[in-house]
Amino acid sequence: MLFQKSVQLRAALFGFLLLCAAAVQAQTAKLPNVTILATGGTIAGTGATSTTTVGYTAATVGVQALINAVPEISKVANVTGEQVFQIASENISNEEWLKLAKRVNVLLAQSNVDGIVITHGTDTLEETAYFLNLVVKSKKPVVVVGSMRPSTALSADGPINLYNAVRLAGDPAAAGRGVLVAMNDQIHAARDVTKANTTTADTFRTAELGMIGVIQGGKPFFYRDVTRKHTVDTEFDIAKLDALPQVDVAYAYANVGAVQVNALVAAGAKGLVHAGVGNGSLPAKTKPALIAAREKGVVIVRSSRVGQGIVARNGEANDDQLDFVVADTLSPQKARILLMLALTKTNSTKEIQRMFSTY
Ligand code: DAS
Repeated sequence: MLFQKSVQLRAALFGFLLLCAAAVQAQTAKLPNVTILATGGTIAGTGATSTTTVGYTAATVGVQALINAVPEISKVANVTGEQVFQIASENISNEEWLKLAKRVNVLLAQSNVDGIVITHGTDTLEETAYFLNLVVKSKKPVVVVGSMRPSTALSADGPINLYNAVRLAGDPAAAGRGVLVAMNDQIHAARDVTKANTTTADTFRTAELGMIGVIQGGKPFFYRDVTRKHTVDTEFDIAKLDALPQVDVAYAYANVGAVQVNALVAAGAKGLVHAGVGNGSLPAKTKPALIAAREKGVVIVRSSRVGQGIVARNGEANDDQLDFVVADTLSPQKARILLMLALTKTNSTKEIQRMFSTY
């Protein structure tokens, strides 16, 4: 009798466990599959004390520790983590960009990956986001995220930023919008966002064109979309590239001369972005060096150090006559990225100007 009871109890227990397993499997099956690619930065940083928010060490915490620090993530997505590299982002190179972009494209081509989060240092986060915006070949969400306080700090912003980024990357509403930057509950388009403050948590801003959405309670709300081409609609393909053309930026200011331009050309720049004053103005002492560079075949793009607004073609310089390109509203650092990719396709300034009007 007792034996029969024991068998029945075991059967009931086994049945219950099966039901639990099925319920977990059903729940997991419903959750999006999000891969977190970690690259370093403050979000992976540690400080000596909980009040150390400057003078900490970036890029010390591994991807699994970042995921483990936010257990809520496992309730909203099936997450896997990869450490692509571990650096402070002021040190990121073209080679790391190519490695990251190739990994993103391989993963997004897999049916078992619904979206990608990239944890990244904030210093060049906007550049990596824009580079990926031009070379990722998928409509699936790619969300770049960082933090302004290290993981050890009071009110560290990394955990909530990472949670929000995973929610966003797993949300079909985020698909087809290009690479997104999710920081401080805000959603920004990769093309137009910039780091606007050296240390505050609200540093990522799209000053005049505005953020494209907000994350509230973990849910994304979109209010506008981007108009320039990105991801699957771009003409750039890095799959077979192991290097990118050397393109540099020369920065203008009162009393500037030709030293920067001449040095960058001598060092082998194939393209040069001039971060002009105002509407991309060319100081008289710099202009001859830019003309000489153009005559050597260096492609010159006129951008502006101002940060907002369109650099008008044939405005502050006769671009038609000089055979220069204008950067539209792209910052100098983002104009450099587009010019690098443009030079992988063509040296025609007419074609390159079309690209600056397209992306
Ligand atoms: N050094 C900065 C970087 O890695 C730290 C940060 O803000 O992420 O970009």
